[in-house]
Amino acid sequence: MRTEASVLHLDLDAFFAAVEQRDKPSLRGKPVVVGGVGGRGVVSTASYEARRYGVRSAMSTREARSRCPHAAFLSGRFHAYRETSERVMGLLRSVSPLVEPLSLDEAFVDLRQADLPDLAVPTVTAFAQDLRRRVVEVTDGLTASVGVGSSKFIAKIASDLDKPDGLVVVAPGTERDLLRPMNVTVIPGVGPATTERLRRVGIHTVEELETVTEDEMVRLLGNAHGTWLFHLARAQDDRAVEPERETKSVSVEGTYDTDLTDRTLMEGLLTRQAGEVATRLGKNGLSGRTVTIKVRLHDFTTLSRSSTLPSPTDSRTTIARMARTLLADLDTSGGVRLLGVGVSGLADWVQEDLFGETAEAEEELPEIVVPHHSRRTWAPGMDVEHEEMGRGWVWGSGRGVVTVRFETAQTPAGPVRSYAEDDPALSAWRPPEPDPAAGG
Ligand code: TTP
Ligand code: MG
Ligand code: MG
Repeated sequence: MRTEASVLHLDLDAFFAAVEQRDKPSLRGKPVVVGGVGGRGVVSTASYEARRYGVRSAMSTREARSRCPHAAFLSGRFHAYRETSERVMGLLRSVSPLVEPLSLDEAFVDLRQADLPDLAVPTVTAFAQDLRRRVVEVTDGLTASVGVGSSKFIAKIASDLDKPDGLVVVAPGTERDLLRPMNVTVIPGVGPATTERLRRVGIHTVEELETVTEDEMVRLLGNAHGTWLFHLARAQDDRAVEPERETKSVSVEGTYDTDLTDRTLMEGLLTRQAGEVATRLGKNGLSGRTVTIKVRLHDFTTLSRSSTLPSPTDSRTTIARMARTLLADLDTSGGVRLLGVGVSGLADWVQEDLFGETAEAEEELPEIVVPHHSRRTWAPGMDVEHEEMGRGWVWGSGRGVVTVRFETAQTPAGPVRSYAEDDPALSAWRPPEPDPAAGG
């Protein structure tokens, strides 16, 4: 923990939904839900207007539809999210060389390297307000919430305290007062299992956690986890802001020219990729805890889902099984263009198997043939272009008809028209590839 509030954490508000509202003027100020729109779809995020109806990330889209039937349900445009994220990360890197992105919409910034006259609370407060204003500028209207504190832990908690469009600076010395009334789940790494174990011994809040000695905590939760919790309960967190932290991962992916819709085929492809990942891990003496799958849908929305194991693995069977389980939760009914499997959270050692070599049975893989028929799909929210009407987005489709609203971030709310799904005047729109000669 530092003696001054010099760690800043920034997180964009309702990120995917905010990008959609920026690019679709008719949806501004309205409930918007981004996620899987099919029968088994899950909500990625919801605009704050939709959250008022109880719509949340990770909720089934079915549930979201029943809570907020009048919301716009969109399947997401990953290229737009990535491009917007790059603008924000670029801004952050222009204020400090020490920027550690945690995801597309959030990052830590070390203010010690930000060229401030001092790190007193009024100075960092003014700086953070100005930074928030510049985020709105570079993103053409997205808001961010910011927290500033004496550690990563405190800064991250602080950015969430006044969401959306908020700023909280936690003055040095007040960290423990802030934490005490909070639920133990504010501590990173305290998931459902730890929470339940603590609940059984009567611990719910950080204040109650403080009464547990380090020895007791280790007995309760094991060495690493117990020590970690003991210190974080006291706001003791010395983790550095690590720019360009080496993302250690091994992954394999494949792209397909046609939309894959057959689940068995997709599972077969993932299983084969998991085998290749395991081979590469094995060759390099690596193992990892987190298995991620990447799935790009027909409309170029890219989804990734991960799952983390208690200990590292390099087992093809384990990786393949986790990959297939992750796929089972995704709505791929519209067709899939890319599949990939990766393992991250790598340790440069393979966990010793206490029971000796366990030769794994090679899984019998059927011959995989990727079919060659293609079809057009119009996912709600995707960008399209019409020969006469210009650019717009798919409002909905079905029964051979696709309905488009013609508007972009630069236009007012625009008109709605319907076309036959195979109307040759209508095509998917993709942003131009960045000009490599232009630099930047
Ligand atoms: P978050 O920052 O967790 O959420 P948010 O930006 O939508 O809303 P806020 O920060 O204001 O609470 O996640 C960033 C994006 O990551 C989110 O817009 C969509 C995506 N995401 C998922 O796809 N699935 C999830 O379960 C979560 C939590 C986020
Ligand atoms: Mg966010
Ligand atoms: Mg976030």
